[in-house]
Amino acid sequence: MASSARRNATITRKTNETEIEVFLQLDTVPGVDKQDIDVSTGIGFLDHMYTALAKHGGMSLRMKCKGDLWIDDHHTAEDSALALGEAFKAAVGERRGIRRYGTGFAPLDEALARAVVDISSRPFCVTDLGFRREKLGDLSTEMIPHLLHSFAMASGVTMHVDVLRGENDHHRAESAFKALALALKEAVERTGGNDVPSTKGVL
Ligand SMILES: [Mn+2]
Repeated sequence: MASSARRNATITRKTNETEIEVFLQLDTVPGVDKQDIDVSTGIGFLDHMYTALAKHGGMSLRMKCKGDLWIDDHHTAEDSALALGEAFKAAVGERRGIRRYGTGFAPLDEALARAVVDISSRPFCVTDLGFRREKLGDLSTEMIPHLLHSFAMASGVTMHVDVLRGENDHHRAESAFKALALALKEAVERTGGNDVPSTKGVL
């Protein structure tokens, strides 16, 4: 792959509960590309979070999800994260010539979040988000750790996401997604080399 090629993937995922189309592009060439972000899951707050993830991760993201929202938000939140994770994994492709590790800190007013990731093919997710509200808009706060876990499993990324402080749960959530965006952006960054960043020789 030429180093100037934009890494991207298209995923479609259809079950009896959700129908999802995702296009994800990791690279945005400054001065050449414009980030193209258009997310529609039927859950406004979730759209807001995915949009923040793409924007601050330097990605383009088009996502359409038609889920069984007449039941609740669970399948839509979980499955959209699985599809996004699959797209991320496919877009990264062979784990070569990338930084592999990434760290992000993002404040949002009084809230501060930290995300540390490893594009390891060893999916793991630890979160400490500390929400007090039950819902943010139409998204249950319990679905936020769940969807981050789903993303980690599908993408093969090890993720630790902690909200270190913050009074407002909207701020806490948004700072978490922004921190994750910054961490992922760093981890997928090309080193200019072609080696596998592992002593095992394989990732
Ligand atoms: Mn579930």
